[in-house]
Amino acid sequence: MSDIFIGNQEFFKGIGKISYEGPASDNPLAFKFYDPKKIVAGKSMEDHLRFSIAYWHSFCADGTDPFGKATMHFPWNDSDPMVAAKKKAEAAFEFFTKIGAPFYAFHDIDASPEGETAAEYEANYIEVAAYLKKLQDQTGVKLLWNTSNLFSHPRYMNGAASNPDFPVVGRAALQVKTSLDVNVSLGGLGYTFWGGREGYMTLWNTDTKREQDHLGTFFRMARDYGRKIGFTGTFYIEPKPMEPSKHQYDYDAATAIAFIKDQGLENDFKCNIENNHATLAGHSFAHDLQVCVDHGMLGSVDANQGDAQNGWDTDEFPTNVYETTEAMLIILKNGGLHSGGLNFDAKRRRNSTDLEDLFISHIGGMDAFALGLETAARIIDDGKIETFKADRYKSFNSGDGKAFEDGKISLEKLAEIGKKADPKDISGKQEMLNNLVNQYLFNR
Ligand code: XLS
Ligand code: NI
Ligand code: NI
Repeated sequence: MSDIFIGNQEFFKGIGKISYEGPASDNPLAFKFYDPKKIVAGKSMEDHLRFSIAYWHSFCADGTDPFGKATMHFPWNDSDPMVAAKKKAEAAFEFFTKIGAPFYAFHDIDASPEGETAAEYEANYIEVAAYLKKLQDQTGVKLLWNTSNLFSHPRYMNGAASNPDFPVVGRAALQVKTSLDVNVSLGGLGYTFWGGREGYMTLWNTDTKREQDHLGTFFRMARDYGRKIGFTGTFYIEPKPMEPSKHQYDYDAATAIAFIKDQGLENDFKCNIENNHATLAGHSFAHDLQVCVDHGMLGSVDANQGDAQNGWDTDEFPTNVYETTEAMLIILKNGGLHSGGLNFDAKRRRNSTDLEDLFISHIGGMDAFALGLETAARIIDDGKIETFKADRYKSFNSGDGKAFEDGKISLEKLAEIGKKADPKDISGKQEMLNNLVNQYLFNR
């Protein structure tokens, strides 16, 4: 039975450490496919997958939606906000330990009460961070990244770093500075900027050029401060096209990367890619991951999935093994996640109200990525798809094709070649490849 608790009480009573029981297990509280120590493609599953738990969904979001009140009632609530914050931290670290996640991620005000004044905000945050440090040391769980919530407070309704009113930009800076201080004190591996309100609703009131330049200036200041105080991790921009703003400046991976380069941030910033944000932008998870890898810009991943029928960010736990396979193939070919991780920016449904549902949902997500990892490793091992893909470009491997690829021929010369050419219809063989993927998935 359970004997893991971090503070003075056990919050998830009756649930012990989740273990691997294999695909035949009928225990909803066991891994069927995620076997942390199992070696796949030269590394243990846990080292490949680097799972992280999102504080906000798992320990803060109480099921409130625009149509109804809280449905989740957490045993770590308390009328004193600082007591509640510490109890919540104990519950969180009990959960990380029981589920076996090596990392976690939080927004400043998920972990620490916002307070009434800026001074209270800072004091609360520093105090809670010291407690988090103690729990990190006690459990060995590490901070994947933290971030500042620059979207919930009414002051940010017109944006944070891109707000047209300078004092608001200053207030945002206070949060980012404090979060970076806390990050360094906790040995964080990354720091994330997600700009939910960094965007606009109408061009009738917005100077987009000026706002984006302000955003760039703000990011450079954060980078310089972070480096000054000893933050050696990676800054992440998390693209999302819309919601809550109508047009967000970090629309998708390609837009965020162009912005990073335009603002001279490419040595310090990478992307944090979230599946449901990619799909909201009209792409696929795989597409945005690939765009990042193509530019050396894949930092970390917010692991979730959307709903094919809904046009918004439903942040569901990932269970779609086809998507996790595509993702893990790209990640493996990137040489892994490096200092990033798979952070479950996912929430159980509003009516999944049992405390054990928190475990069951994460188990499903971890199993789905373990399956994706194993399938991706098989695809690479077997080599058929990779060979097919490489072969499609073989006309660029030598002769004029190679000279073109190396930028060594002119348009006139290329046109000459074209005059004599007799191009054939070459099948892309998509269906053959789709069928192969199903063999890798199910012929285990
Ligand atoms: C919201 C974002 C958010 C970021 C962190 O859509 O995914 O949760 O990950 O601010
Ligand atoms: Ni996210
Ligand atoms: Ni999201």
